[in-house]
Amino acid sequence: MSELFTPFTLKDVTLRNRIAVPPMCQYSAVDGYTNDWHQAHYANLARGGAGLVIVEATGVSPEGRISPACLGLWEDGQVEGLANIAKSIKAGGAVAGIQIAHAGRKASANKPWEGDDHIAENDPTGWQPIAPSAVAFGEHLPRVPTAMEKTDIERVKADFVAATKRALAAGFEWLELHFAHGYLAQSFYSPHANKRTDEYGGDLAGRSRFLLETLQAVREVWPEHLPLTIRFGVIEYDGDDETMLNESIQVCKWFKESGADFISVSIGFNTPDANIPWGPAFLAPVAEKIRSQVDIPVATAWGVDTPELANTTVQNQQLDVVMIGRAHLANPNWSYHAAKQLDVTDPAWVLPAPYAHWLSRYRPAE
Ligand code: FNR
Ligand code: XEN
Repeated sequence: MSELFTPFTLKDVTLRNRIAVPPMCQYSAVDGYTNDWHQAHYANLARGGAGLVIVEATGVSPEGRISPACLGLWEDGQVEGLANIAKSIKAGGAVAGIQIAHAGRKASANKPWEGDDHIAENDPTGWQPIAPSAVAFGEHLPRVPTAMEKTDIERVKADFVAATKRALAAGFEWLELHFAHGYLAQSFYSPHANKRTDEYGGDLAGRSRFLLETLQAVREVWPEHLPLTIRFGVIEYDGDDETMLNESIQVCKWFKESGADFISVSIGFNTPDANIPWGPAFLAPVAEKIRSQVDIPVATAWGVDTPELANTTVQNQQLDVVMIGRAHLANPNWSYHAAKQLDVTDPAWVLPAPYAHWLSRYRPAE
């Protein structure tokens, strides 16, 4: 039996295999609401065989969206559409996850296929981003954010808590906090973005405070029996990687003490000057380090996209779950194809039962 096709249990939730679809923004919402595109997209991914499907970065507030076309969970009306999506993910046999997020200084951006840059300051569809300090990301995202007051910090934490309650009401069983990719939480952690001199900046404890307080507040309202997970940028590839990774290991230990059940290991993306060593499964050894030194289950994404490679990372105990992103966009049935390639004989992985009976007898007409 391929290790990739063994179940994975975390708290009261069991994934049918170790394959997950990571959150991937669709930039297709209006006012934060889901529509038929999201419904079809997520149902298709779950039907495709993954054990876990995580709904894209969903803003905890309007200003927390990356773009005006991102999903949101800041008002009760947004629950129904997401509940339908959670239902269809479960109908496809996957566990329904959702990532809640605040984009910080990277907010108020155009869609990737319309520039991926900040919306012009005089364009009323955009808004003023907020961040730990009034420091812009760089040339590509040049807008200078407003430095957050303590009242802003309290408000955003409360927004995370309120969005968590709505995610639960919508029926999600796996919650991921977006603490990666240079968005708000990650930028509190990063010395590139956080120049604060109060207790939310400075040393490691200061730069981690916003993340830990948010996690602790969310844990209070997210049920103990369901997985609470963090997507965390543990490394920046900005030249000081050893220091950052050691610090990240410490922060992950604090996450665990504060109630996190699982880390999705990712990249900081806090500076445009990073030199990322792109390559097949390049983050797997980093994730393995977090797994062994923190003693917590982990996943990672980023080019773990062939069945053999995905299987090897699980077999070698580098990863507990493998995030397969773009390969799922190219082929939503990735899991079934992977099962075939890995010679998985369990009939559950040949085809879904309602298709298998007919297709065993079917030959395409010449
Ligand atoms: C992403 N990614 C991403 N990450 C995240 O944490 N939240 C998100 O909403 C998104 N959105 C998103 C949209 C699109 C279109 C892409 C391609 C990527 C990153 C994603 O989850 C994953 O880490 C990367 O795609 C790398 O994994 P693969 O594609 O190499 O398997
Ligand atoms: C910093 C880019 C990493 C990949 N992306 C991540 C996104 C959305 C766009 C693409 C995210 O985390 N929301």
